[in-house]
Amino acid sequence: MVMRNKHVRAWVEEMAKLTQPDNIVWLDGSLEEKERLEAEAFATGELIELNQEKWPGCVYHRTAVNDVARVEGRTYICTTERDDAGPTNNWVDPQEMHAKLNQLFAGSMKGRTMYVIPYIMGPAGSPVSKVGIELTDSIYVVLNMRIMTRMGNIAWEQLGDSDRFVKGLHSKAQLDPENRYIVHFPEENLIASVNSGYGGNVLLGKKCFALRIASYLARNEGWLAEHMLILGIEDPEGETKYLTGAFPSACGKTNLAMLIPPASAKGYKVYTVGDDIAWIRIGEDGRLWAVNPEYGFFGVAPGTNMNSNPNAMLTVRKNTIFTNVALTEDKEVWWEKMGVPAPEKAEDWKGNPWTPESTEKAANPNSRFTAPAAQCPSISPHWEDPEGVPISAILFGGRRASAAPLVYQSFDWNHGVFVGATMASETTAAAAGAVGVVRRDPMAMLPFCGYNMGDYFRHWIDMGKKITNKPLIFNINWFRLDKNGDFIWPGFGDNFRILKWILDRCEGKVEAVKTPIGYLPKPEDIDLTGMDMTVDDVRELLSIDEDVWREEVADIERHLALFDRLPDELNQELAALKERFGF
Ligand code: O2Y
Ligand code: MN
Repeated sequence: MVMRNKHVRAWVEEMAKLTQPDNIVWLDGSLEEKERLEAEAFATGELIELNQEKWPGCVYHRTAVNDVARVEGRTYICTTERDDAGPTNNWVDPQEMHAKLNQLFAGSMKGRTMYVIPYIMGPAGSPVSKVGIELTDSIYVVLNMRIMTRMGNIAWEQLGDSDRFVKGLHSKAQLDPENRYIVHFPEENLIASVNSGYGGNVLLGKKCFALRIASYLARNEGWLAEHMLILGIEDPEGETKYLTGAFPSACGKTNLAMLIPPASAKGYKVYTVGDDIAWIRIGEDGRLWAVNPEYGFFGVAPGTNMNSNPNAMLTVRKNTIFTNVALTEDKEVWWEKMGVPAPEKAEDWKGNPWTPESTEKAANPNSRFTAPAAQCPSISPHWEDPEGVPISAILFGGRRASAAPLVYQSFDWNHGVFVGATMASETTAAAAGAVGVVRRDPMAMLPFCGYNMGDYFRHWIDMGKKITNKPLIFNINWFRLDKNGDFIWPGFGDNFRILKWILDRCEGKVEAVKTPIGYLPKPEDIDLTGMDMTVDDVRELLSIDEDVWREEVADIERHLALFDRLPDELNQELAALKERFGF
């Protein structure tokens, strides 16, 4: 079955001529294949087998020290016309980039094996799912893709004789950071990644395909590929409503996707459908329907513990690949804020000896777990439904000390697009650079949109005209600070209380207060049962400071000026916002 598709065969032959691997292995996704590849990687040291009594099926990997995160500065969208990539994407003429890449890939797999990975993004057999083929010289990539996508014969079967697949060529080459390139050719359904062995740069089904290439396809085909979690909330009567949400990194997106409601929310359950990416279409009923195109989670380890995210901790106990965390003498894993005592002796993520007295971090701050979504205790029984789940609300959010209230609802779809297009987060001490700097990241898609962002906003506005049964759009901010610089809202499971208000709004069960920025809750409508918090605290969380918003509006104006092809509807929303404030 594996060798049948002539289009794949021709492309593999061509790429093998270029990269010159010693062998080509066509993958079928079987357990036997996984065990063979793991054994090979244990023998070379590419992987370390973890303590199988405590971490069954789990393995450990370290990347090169210069290769621990996505590289936005070296990520390109190569469209024929520069303006189709837009001012916020790196662009090089496709022919020039092909010439450059051909040099870098030439002979890059000599002495190595090329693995041919067939994979599906989206549930197998779903009308919305799409097939990709990744060629790679990394067993680590193969084993990650095996968790993150539906990989192997299932994908060969879905592809059949078709030539409709997204091509992805990856080579670690020399892991040379100066020649690291993550390149997308949306007009050719092609991704090329060279000189990296890490995460979002090399697991080409994830950010490269499911967001950058998919967003381009989605615009042309009339759907949305979004950087969004998907979760379901089941009420005590057994009815489930679904939300999607886009947040910049460091806002607890995976934690929200796996939230456990507080004890006071008796009879409610939260279900995880996806923690990072949503493919969203208009259903025949005029509603939006979302699928999670992924099959696993590639989550940040540090800070994940039984308080912040018990579901994630339980998910990673087996069959998980850990990358760049610390390794204990007993071949267990450890990371900062794991919620268990630090080991007396360990190796840090660089492989150096580490003790609790060390001044270096044991785990890299961007260290990761790759774990099967099916293992998540909160996984939704509908997470693999071919049509997806119907969406009642879309959430945008960020980390704001004072500007954004805890929650507000947009007035309508176009205002919601404006809220998403201007969403912002303030930098934290965890990120490099100054703390408290406002960064605007529209719909959390700035690094992931495979075409011009102005056209992307236009696509959102046009979609609104076609969705007859629209979800409501909200902005949330768990991160308001008090005068002492402490968080006012406890976050985590208590965030459910805000999701509950949002669903009540969707069902018309609760009133709201009209303000210049949108509809806000009446403070007494947020359920505080069992919390050490007063209605006055909520009033503070919902307050809107005019002076802060005067500066906010000026900053939004500067932000919108960055985009060419900005839909006039967004300028109109800005003008309306100013008018409501009287600025
Ligand atoms: O640094 C990387 O390569 C991973 S980035 C990532 C991984 C999982 C989910 N989201 C992200 C992101 O950057 O948004
Ligand atoms: Mn993400």
